[in-house]
Amino acid sequence: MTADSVQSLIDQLHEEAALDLPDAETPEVGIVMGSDSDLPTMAGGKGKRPGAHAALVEELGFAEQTDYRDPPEARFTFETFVVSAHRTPELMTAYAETAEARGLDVLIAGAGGKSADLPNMTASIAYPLPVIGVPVQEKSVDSVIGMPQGAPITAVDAGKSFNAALTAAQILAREHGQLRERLVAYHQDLQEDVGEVSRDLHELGTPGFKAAYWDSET
Ligand code: AIR
Repeated sequence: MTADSVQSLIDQLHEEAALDLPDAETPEVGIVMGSDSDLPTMAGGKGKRPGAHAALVEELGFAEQTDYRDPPEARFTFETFVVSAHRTPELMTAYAETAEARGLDVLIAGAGGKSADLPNMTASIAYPLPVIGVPVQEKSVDSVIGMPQGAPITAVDAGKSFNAALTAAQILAREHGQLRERLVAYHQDLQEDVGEVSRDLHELGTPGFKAAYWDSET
C-alpha cells in the first residue's frame, strides 16, 4: 500500500509529465535526496559548507521552482524533492521515469548510510538522463558509485553536492552559452580569491596574516 501523501506526489509527477510544457518553463535540474536529514549536505547550511543550492542560486543564477505550473522568472531553474529508495520505492521510480518527460535535463541524487541506493537506482531508471550521485556520508561512497558495466552514474566525493551542481551546470552549458559564461566567471572569482590570499599571506607574513584573517573571524 502506498501512503496517500506519496501517491499524490506520484500522481502529480505523472500529470506534469503529460503536460508537455516548453523546455524554458520546466526545471533543468532535479535534486532528490533520501531524507530531509540530507538537506544540510545537499543544500548547505546548518554548520555545513555551501551545497548544491548555494552553487546553483548564488554562483550560477538559478532559481528554485516550487510550482511546476508556475515557473520563476529566472531562465534556469531547479526543483527539490525527498525521495527514499527504500521507504518510498514507488516515488523513486515515478520521479526517475517521468523526469525526462517533465523536461529535466540532469538529476542530482543524494543519499546517506551504507545502503545509499537512490542515486544508482535513479540513474538506472532515468537513463539516458545523466544523474550525478552525491554520497551524503563517507560510508555511502561505494554504494553510490558501484554500478555495473553499462549502467552509468557520475558521482562526486562524499558531501560534495556543491560540485554536483557545478557538474550539472557544465552538462547544461554545452547547450546554453549563458551558463558557460557563468561557470567561467565563477572559476575566475575562485582564482581571484586564491591570488589575493596568496599575496596577503606572502606580504603580511604568517603572524600578520593570522591576525588579519583569523582574528577578524572571532
Ligand atoms: N536513506 C533514506 N532512505 C533510504 C536511504 N538509504 C538514507 C538517507 C539518509 C539516511 O538514510 O539518504 O542519509 C538516514 O535517513 P533518516 O531519514 O533516518 O535521517
